[in-house]
This record gives sequence, C-alpha cells and structure tokens, in this order.
Amino acid sequence: MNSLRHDWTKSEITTLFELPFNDLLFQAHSLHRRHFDPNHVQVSTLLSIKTGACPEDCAYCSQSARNDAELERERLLPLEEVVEKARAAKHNGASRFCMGAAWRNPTDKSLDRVIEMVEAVHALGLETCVTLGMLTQQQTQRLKQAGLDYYNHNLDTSPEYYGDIISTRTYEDRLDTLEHVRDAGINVCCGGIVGMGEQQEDRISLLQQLANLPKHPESVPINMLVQVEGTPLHGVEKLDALDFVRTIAVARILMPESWIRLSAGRSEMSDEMQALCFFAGANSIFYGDKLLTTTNPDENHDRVLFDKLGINPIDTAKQDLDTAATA
Ligand code: SAM
Ligand code: DTB
Ligand code: SF4
Repeated sequence: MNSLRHDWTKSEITTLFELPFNDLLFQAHSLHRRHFDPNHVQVSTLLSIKTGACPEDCAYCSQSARNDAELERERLLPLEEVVEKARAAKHNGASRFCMGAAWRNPTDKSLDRVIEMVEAVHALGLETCVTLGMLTQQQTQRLKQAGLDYYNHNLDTSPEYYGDIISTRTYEDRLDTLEHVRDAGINVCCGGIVGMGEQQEDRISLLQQLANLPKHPESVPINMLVQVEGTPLHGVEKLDALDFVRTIAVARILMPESWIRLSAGRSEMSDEMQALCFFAGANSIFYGDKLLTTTNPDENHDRVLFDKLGINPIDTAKQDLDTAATA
C-alpha cells in the first residue's frame, strides 16, 4: 500500500491541528500502528565533533560566533576520541551515532577527517549520521562512498518565519543540500524547531514543506527549542506542551512511514508529556546525557521511562530488538 501524499495544503493541515485533541491523537496513533510497532523506539546518540565559533547567525544556537552564549570553542575532535565515544554509545544501547559540526559547510580537507570518523563508527556496527551544514553534490557522493547512512539537515522553521531566525543562509540553500543528499542515495534526516516564538501557521507551513518534499525524509526530528542564555531567542515565550504534542501527531499523519524523532528539549519535558508524544507517533529519540552543547535526560532516566511504558529500543538496521540497552 502506498498512500503517501506530497500535495498537502495548508488548509488540510490546519484542519488536523484544530481537531479535538483526542480525535487528533486517535487518528495519529491509529496510523502509527498501521506502519510501526508502537512499542519500538529507535535511539541515537549525538556527539559534537566540532563545537562553537560558527559563522552562521542562527538565533537559537549556542554555537554561533555572533551570539553571546558562553561556550568553549573546540577544534575538530581527534579520531580516537570519536571512536571511544561511539563505542560507549553502542555499549549503552544506541543503534545510531550522530556527529555534528558547527560549520556553515565543511571544507574538503575537513571532510576527509569526517569520512575517517564515519568509516570507523560504521566498523563498530553502528549506523552513522552526520550534520555538517551545506554540502556540494560531490561532497555528498564522497560521504555515500564512505558508507554514511543518514545526513541531518533541518529546514528549522517555515519559509515565512525563516528570515526572523537566520540571515546567513537561505531556505533555498537548505533545499539544495537536501536534494544533493537525496540524489546521492543517503537517508535524509530533516525536521525543525518549534517554540521559537513562531505562530501555529508557521508550524503548519514547516510540516507542509517537509511532507511535500519529493520524498518524505526517513527521519524527522521535531526539536523543542532549548533556550540558551546569550542567544537572541533566550526568554522567548514557551510553546504549550499540548501544542507540541499536536505538532508530533500532525507530523505522524502527514509522514506515516517516517521515523518521527522526539528530539531536543526532552530535559524540560515531563515523563507524561513524552508518553503522549510516543502515543502521538514519535518513535525515535536522542539518547545519552548530552545533545551537542546542552543537556539531555541521562540514560538511566530514559531506561526507567522506557520500562514504565513497555517500550523497547530498536535497531532500525537490524529491525529487531536491541537488548544491549537493558543488559
Ligand atoms: N551547523 C550545522 C547546521 O546547522 O546545518 C549542523 C549542526 S546544527 C547544531 C543542527 C541542528 O540542531 C540545527 O539545524 C537545529 O535545528 C538544531 N538546534 C541547534 N540548536 C538548537 C537549540 N538550541 N534547540 C533546539 N534545536 C537546536
Ligand atoms: C537535530 O534536529 N537536533 C540535534 C541534531 N539534529 C543535530 C541537535 C540538537 C541541538 C540542541 C542544542 C545543543 O545541544 O546545542
Ligand atoms: Fe552554526 Fe549550525 Fe548553530 Fe547555525 S545551527 S549557528 S549553522 S552550528
């Protein structure tokens, strides 16, 4: 059965957002069950391989050189340190290792080093993901040859609100990189951030952009803004928890076969809110006590939460239970 649509209108998506909460969750959860085991969640661990001093001006980000967040800047991490972190992530039960760099785009020389990391992490038996900023077609082909499984590149927000958040890179630039990644045959991980002071129309428009891409991203991270002191978005009005759950539910309905990641922001979410997100169709998380520069719930907390909910971590490459997490 292929019922995937790429022609969603804003008015259809608005109708979904405005459904009574129970009706929206029932629809999202029913669809979720048709496409996934609702008790399986995929877990990825993040590592910042190059932190801070980024030339871009993303208003939410601790790593922008234009923001005043207090952050220790670092050079690209040595290969051995990355491999050690990846080994620990695997030991703790992660099935994918995501490496992020605070770059506008990688130079070909830096990409050589990242490629060594991808090959070494892949050799540990982990799925690999990197997020390095904009890529040329040739760079995506090199990453594909190195065995990269996923490339994360977010649209971040609606095209309408985008100019309020970033001025150093266009929406079109992002779409171009996504096209190169897709053309190279690498799985696409693409989502956005909510709770940045945007309106519901912006969340509708962001989800419309994602769902109407020529192919749905295999992985869709929905980040709740982590407010970092010294960034322009620090102190912005927080998004209501139930509106966040609605965003997850609508993402599930629009992209029924994609892995929807309950991404940044979990440290500030109650267990009950996360449970609602899993019911609404979220089936992937970042696992480990650090995201890139900010905190994430520690592994013990997540193991207890998974136990309470009867959720099992799953390795999407093997499509069976990963027992390492509970060992
Ligand atoms: N520099 C590269 C880029 O922007 O393409 C890759 C790393 S960047 C940190 C990856 C993504 O993390 C951003 O696109 C954004 O969606 C997300 N992100 C960054 N800071 C965040 C924050 N404070 N809260 C939530 N999500 C955030
Ligand atoms: C994504 O969508 N979220 C992750 C990952 N892709 C690279 C990053 C979240 C960053 C949260 C803020 C920080 O830790 O700096
Ligand atoms: Fe740089 Fe990425 Fe942060 Fe933007 S989101 S400032 S590009 S590290």
